Amino acid sequence: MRNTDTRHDWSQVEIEALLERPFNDLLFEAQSVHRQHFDANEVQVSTLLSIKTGACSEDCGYCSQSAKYQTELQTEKLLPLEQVVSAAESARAKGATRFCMGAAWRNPTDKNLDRVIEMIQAVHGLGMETCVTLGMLTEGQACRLRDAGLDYYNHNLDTSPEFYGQVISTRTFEDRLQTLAFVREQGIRVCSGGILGMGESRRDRASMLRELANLPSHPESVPINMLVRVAGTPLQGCDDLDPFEFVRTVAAARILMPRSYVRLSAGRSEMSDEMQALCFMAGANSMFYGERLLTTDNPEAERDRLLFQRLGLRFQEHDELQLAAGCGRKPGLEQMATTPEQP
Ligand code: SAM
Ligand code: DTB
Ligand code: SF4
Repeated sequence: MRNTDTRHDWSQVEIEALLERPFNDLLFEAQSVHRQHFDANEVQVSTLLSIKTGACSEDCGYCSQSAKYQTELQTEKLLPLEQVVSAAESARAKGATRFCMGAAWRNPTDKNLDRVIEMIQAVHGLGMETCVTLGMLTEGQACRLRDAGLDYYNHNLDTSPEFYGQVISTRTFEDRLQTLAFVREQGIRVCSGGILGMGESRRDRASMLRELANLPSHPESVPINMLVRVAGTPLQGCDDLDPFEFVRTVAAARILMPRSYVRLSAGRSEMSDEMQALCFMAGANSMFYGERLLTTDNPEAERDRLLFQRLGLRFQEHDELQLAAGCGRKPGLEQMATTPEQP
């Protein structure tokens, strides 16, 4: 069997060859790699909240929140702390162990960061892991987030360096890599992945995976989003991506980054149960749970509970990475172990 130790020197040719393998061979290898590092029937779940919505100065062609496009979005200023805490409490009651807060900023101001830090500390106080996605950061801001106890920072590469310019013009691929470096160097766990179905080629998908897998350390969490086509955005008319191509990309991500959580991210509402099951088979072991992503719909919690029941999957109750790092359970998580809503 292929050597599955963590490698950081993958070539484009090797990754394209992976994506081209017969589907059954690719899935078998991905599932085998997955089982070496994870419980194959456990899925980590996070809940998302948009803490500042819309009016963003960037021009990401897929995004409902860019001020450049006429979408039906209701913009909203940075939410008050109490509203964030009550959303986190309700996510915890439903079984989420991580709370992810997203803000539609090109980058946060230092004043904005003060308020987000209060939110991170409050959510931590509930015994949940925290993740934020706030756009580009300076080194000093990454340091402040680390000091605040932030667990994960989400910042996606989104697509290949070659295709990037066709999707976003207001910042560069290099800018994204720079923020990821600041975050990683502060010791914050990195969540970084991309979006499929934006009209990119298989070569682009391989190139994006190569960028992620060849980072100095693999992102601890790798979200693979299916484009949610939002009316009013330049990418609203993109063709459907072949679902098997999506599953192949998940499988390749699992093989390339064997110890990372691969997150079956946006786009699940439009996926059949069978396709999601194939993604779990291919090594996806993390997802967003709860009716809303940031500005678009996610499957109803009830549909997900039913799906988990039918597949014999369980919600992960604590983060293996935290335990491996010797952090143990966080206060408050004991209550979670007996959460009544576990499927
Ligand atoms: N403004 C910050 C940034 O861009 O980094 C944080 C929020 S942004 C909405 C987070 C990520 O969500 C994007 O990088 C993109 O990968 C994903 N995303 C946004 N809109 C999407 C869509 N319509 N379909 C799929 N993924 C999307
Ligand atoms: C990620 O990769 N996907 C999430 C999270 N990171 C922040 C966001 C998905 C957004 C989907 C479109 C929306 O709801 O606005
Ligand atoms: Fe702004 Fe992030 Fe949307 Fe780009 S993806 S327009 S940076 S909110």
